[in-house]
Amino acid sequence: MTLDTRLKKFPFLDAKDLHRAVVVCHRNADADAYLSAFAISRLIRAQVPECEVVIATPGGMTALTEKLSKRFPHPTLDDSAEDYDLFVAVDVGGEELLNEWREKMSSSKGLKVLVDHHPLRDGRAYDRVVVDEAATSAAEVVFALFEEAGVAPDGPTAQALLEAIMFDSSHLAIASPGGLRAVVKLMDSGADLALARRELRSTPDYGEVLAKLKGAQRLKIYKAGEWVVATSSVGSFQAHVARSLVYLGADVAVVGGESDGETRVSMRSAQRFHERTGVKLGTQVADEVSRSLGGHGGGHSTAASFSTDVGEEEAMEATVKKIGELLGEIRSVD
Ligand SMILES: [Mn+2]
Repeated sequence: MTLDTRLKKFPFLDAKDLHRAVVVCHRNADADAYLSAFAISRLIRAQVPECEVVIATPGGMTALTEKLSKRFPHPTLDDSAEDYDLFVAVDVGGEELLNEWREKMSSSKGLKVLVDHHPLRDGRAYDRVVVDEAATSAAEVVFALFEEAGVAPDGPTAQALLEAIMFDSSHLAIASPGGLRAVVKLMDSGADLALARRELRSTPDYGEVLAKLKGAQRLKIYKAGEWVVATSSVGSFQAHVARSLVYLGADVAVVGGESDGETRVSMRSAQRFHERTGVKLGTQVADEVSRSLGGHGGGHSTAASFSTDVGEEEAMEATVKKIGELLGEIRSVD
């Protein structure tokens, strides 16, 4: 963990200087972002009880997060004209995912802290950075902050952290050792595993189902050595479609789509593909391709995305070409 402790521990401010705080999720907050923010709010108020804390969800939240936010309620806002003493960005990945909060933070004199598990590309926007790239969820990093502060999470907070860890680790299938250790401690604090499984179940969203089926219909298949690369095109839910194509058996899936004058490309790869080839989709594909096209992107080794102003065809072509370069060859399978 890269823990910058030049001043002291989280929240890095004296109680007398900390009256208003905001915990900012990435846009369209997922379960890890929101539940981690929920827990950070508890941690701040455990240390500074008078502090007023809100959670910002720029651009709203996913349907599942919406459901979880009723189970773990907290004052939230999308946008705000207020200023804060403390900004905590959580699970954001790239700064651009903070939407208008990026600008708000840079023009504020408040302290800016990043709590994340995504690879840190540029930490200049923050005064303090708490990043653990080995963690499978931001919630594990948040749990480490509780331990460091000597604060025991209360019942709802332990449950929220457990659900966030499970959400980001495919129900623990890809959980890191640190994540599993956190899970055991959270269960010892009263978190309920069976309840977490139930609460993370989401009712199928019609738009998502349609996107996945259309994505399968528009499939293109490539072969790169022993690897199968599948591409497709849908107007929304690109990440969900890419994930489904990997479930179907593709080693790498790249799904593009245009909406509101922007092209968005999401990609996923099988863990086995990453381990055998060493290809990191976030840094080697999404980041590089978006840079060459004029756009922004990044992500993890097996899950990444970028957006750009160039058309979908050009963006997809550049992505497939990049993957081919990394693997030494790529050809279309008819
Ligand atoms: Mn996360």
